[in-house]
Amino acid sequence: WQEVLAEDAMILRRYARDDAQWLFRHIMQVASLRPFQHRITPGGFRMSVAMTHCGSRGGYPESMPVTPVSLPAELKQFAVRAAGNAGFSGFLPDSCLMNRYAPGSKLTLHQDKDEKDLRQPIVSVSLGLPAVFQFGGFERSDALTRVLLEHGDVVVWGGRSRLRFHGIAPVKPGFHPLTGGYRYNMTFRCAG
Ligand code: MD3
Ligand code: FE
Repeated sequence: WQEVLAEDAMILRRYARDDAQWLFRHIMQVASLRPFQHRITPGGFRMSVAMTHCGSRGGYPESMPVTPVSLPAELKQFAVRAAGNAGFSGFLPDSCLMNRYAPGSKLTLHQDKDEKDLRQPIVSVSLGLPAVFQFGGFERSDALTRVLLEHGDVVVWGGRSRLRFHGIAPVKPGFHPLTGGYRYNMTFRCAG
């Protein structure tokens, strides 16, 4: 099921549901090598979302040296196939950022603009607890649209929506059979 969010942005509802188990095993494997950590924002605040990643840095600079972990071929293939299904051919992901949301965790409205080639889309996979995704326009003050992202939902955005502001509202407590009390999100990018 495909749902258009905006121009060049779509949700592939439940696209990853049958792949959720092996996708989640990759998250656990990466986290065993590079544990999830809460970054400190430039303003000095500890982020409620915990992050790790494999592949290149994904535009999120490291404050400390970390063990390099390569992007597994099957993850890369999954992201390329999802992008193709959303109409983006020629996706060259080299990075997978993994976000972990405990109840109450949120991601403040931001733009993803650190990647070198903004012509490349981003593919995001939601696993576990649901969350309300907020997306806006090209200025922070633009009106927001709210969309519930559930287990297995994949969002692909690029082109004219690549620089839209977006964020995640605080995750509600709950239990999911695969992920327990957490929401996880994987974002595949061409960080360059
Ligand atoms: C952007 N992650 O890591 S991705 C991030 O669920 C990030 O963890 C969020 O934003 C997360 O940088 C959201 C999903 C997403 C979906 C649709 C979008 C981002 C979008 C539409 C336009 C712009
Ligand atoms: Fe983002």
